[in-house]
Amino acid sequence: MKYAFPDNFWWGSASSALQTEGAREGETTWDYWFAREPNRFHNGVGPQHTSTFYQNWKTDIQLLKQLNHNSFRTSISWARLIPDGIGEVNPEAVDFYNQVIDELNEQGITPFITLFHFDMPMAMQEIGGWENRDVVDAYTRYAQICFELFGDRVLHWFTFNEPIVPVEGGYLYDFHYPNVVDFRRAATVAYHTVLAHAKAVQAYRAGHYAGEIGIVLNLTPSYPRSQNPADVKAAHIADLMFNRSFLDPVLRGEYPADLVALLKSYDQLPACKPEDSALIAEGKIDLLGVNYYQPRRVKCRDSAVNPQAPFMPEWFFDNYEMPGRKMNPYRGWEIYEPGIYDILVNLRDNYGNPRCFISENGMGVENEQRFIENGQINDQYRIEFISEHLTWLHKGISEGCNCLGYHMWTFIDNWSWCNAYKNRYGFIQLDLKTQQRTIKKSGEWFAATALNNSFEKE
Ligand code: BGP
Repeated sequence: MKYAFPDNFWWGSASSALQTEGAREGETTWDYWFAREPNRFHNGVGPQHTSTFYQNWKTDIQLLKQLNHNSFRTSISWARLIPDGIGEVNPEAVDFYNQVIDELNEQGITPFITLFHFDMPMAMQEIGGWENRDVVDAYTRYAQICFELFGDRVLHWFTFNEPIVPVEGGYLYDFHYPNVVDFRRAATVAYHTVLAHAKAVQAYRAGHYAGEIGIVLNLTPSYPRSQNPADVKAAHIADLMFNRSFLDPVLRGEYPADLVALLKSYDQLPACKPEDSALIAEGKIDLLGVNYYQPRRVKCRDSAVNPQAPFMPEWFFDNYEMPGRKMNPYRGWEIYEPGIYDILVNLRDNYGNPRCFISENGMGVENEQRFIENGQINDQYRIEFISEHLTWLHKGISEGCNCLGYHMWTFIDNWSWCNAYKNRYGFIQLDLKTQQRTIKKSGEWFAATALNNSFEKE
């Protein structure tokens, strides 16, 4: 069967500054943490040794072209542009981003730019990071500077990439700096991120720029083990905490009332100011990026909560390992292709069918060299992964979902936070020693699909 996509469908991939550019002058929380605890990073590889995009941007954009991308998302590094977060703008960073943006446009590849992709300037973390409202103001100024510098040529902006992840990693589950475990502080970080998002949207609208502004959220559909009311309730609370805590403010302009009531009853609400609600209402977006990797399966708790243990989302559910689930064993994530369709249908039916696109989807695989045939990685598993997801995406579109494109994570193998270079996601293989780039089979498959705006599958 032939799966054809609408005209002007966005075909591309996503990456981020910290994961691709390489070392910079401004220190981030990642540089700081790596210097202190290199053991927390796979093979002791830190964020200064990423994929040398800072040097190779021009030839890398040629490769994007070869992959027939018509769009590409990356981020601006706040710490590169404004090394101390609040002061002088670094002119070399302005030159760099200008060159990248201009070259993308010249090659017919529409730049999609994220303002914050997990890379907090250390100077901002030192004053409390997202726990401090001054950082919200500093971020707003940074966003405004980006709009002024690049807003004439960048028409698709994203305030944050997966804003829940620094909340989970930094304040609940110990996989981002500052490695705190404290729900109320996590809630404050999440809340201030929403305020920062809304202020950036407000500033963008006030500037009357030609483009549009949105956010990228990792939506993880919550599936209950069964239709038993206790399981359904567990899935509902997981959905409130991990999806709707950002989805509702950015699409509906307000938090779900039951999430607020739940946190209030456990005395976990962040401090709010009376003017915040009006600001949040102004943060409604033009375009939603959806990152989809895995579903969340939950069941009601089997055991009582230990009241001495820190308050956690898991007070309300247990994770459920569904028998027979398909796993990506390298990343430990379930692969469930219909999830992408369920997300789109939920957006269509419950959120007014917003303009959206799949901004990340992907499969990290360890030790991919074993699949080399005639000098090229033959990653059939990735082609299978993409085409299966695309058939579900296609079904969503044919049923009226407003999905405008599909971006893969990622373009060239890049540095994955604590996993460093363990799992490879790219369409293009990166040899870490020589920095040589070689297109994988999946890259060729994607290039053909983008060119034809369709693919064939039985
Ligand atoms: C998303 C992030 C990316 C990327 C990807 C793969 O959550 O937006 O930055 O890293 O996941 O995940 P990981 O690198 O943790 O394997």
